Amino acid sequence: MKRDKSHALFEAAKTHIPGGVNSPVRAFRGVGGDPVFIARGKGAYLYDVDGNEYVDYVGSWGPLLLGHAHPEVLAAIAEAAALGTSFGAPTEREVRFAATLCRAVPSMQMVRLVSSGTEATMAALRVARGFTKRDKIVKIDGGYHGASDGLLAAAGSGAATLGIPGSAGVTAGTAQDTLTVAWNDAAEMRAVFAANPSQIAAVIVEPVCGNMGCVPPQPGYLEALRELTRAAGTVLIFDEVMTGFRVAFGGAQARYGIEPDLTCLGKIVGGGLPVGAYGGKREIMSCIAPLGPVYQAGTLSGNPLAVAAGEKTLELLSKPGLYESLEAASARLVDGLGALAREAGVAVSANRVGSMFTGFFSSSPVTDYASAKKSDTARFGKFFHAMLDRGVYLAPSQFEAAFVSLAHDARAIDRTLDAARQSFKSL
Ligand code: HOZ
Repeated sequence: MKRDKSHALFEAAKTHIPGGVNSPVRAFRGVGGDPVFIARGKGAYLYDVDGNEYVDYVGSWGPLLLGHAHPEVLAAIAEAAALGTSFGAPTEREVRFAATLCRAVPSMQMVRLVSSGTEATMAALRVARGFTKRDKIVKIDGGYHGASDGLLAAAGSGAATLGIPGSAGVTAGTAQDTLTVAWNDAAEMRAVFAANPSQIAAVIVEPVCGNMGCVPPQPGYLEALRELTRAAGTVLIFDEVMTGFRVAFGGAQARYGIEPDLTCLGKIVGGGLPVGAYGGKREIMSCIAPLGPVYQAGTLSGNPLAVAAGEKTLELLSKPGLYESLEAASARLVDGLGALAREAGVAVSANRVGSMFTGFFSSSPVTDYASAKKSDTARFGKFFHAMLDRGVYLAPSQFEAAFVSLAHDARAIDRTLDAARQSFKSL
């Protein structure tokens, strides 16, 4: 497969963009080689600048549950754009959208719109600290909640891909307030609470980890977090930026039946445009300015184009039966990939929750970041390129989730399985 234009663009990009990319994981450092430059997307497919077609399992890293360039979403954006692109003043659409979000995620009585998932988690932590008047927070080793200072300790996603344990530029003062524990280890979480009595403002988790690759909660783990945080007066924050409207319409909290105090949303709620949201109990959200003393603001917050895209996306997703067919298609794909790996004698441990999944190149089950890191990343890199050359675009890192969309029909999935059959054999 020729990618001369992508290669030339990457060389040019490196002149004025750090590493040639606007977000580190896109640089293909986790798999080697040059990134593919995308010209357009349609449904389940991406087209690069050299004219190659790929079945896409990145889906813009999660937002595109309806597939690329859904006509009704595009029409909603165009209609909104014709009325003006930004006002910096309240709009009727935001009121409707906030009500829709609170109906879909009933643990949220109030919600604030921002422009990215990073902003949502950053603000949620500030609110939790303002509400509890405590400083410390607990995050998961390998959990990723965007690129704000206090959340970059032991972060997943691009930091995991590049093997960066923390980030330069974060002050010791900030870092010392972030405590990290292993995912799925309730005993360790209990020990951290015992060692820091009345000091922990918040526990923030992705209820299904997606940024160390897809690693589901073990039975009882989320329940244990809920119990522990409630008893300690600590705010439980579910970062559902990835899982919200992905693993169920109401997110992971609906799928597992656990109510957090605060929820962070992003990705799908913006329909492919930059949106984040955080919301939760009225008592906690009332701490936010102008109601309360916790400040948070944004020029483009509640942007009319982004809200229009999100509103249309959620309207389309609320039609009955969609999540069931997505589950069935995802199961067929992931079960098929597992069978092909076994047939080829390649050790793969696959995790899937709904339409998000990761095939870890490991012979043992992956239940946390330590076990994820046992994966054979070099072999994953070879598989990644074998698939890319056969027209399948996976996330360029072992430590990311793949996303199936409603546009992935039988043809797209069959094509993926054919490519995988050959790719596993080629390893
Ligand atoms: N944080 C995203 C993956 N979990 C990557 C975002 C991007 O590079 O676009």
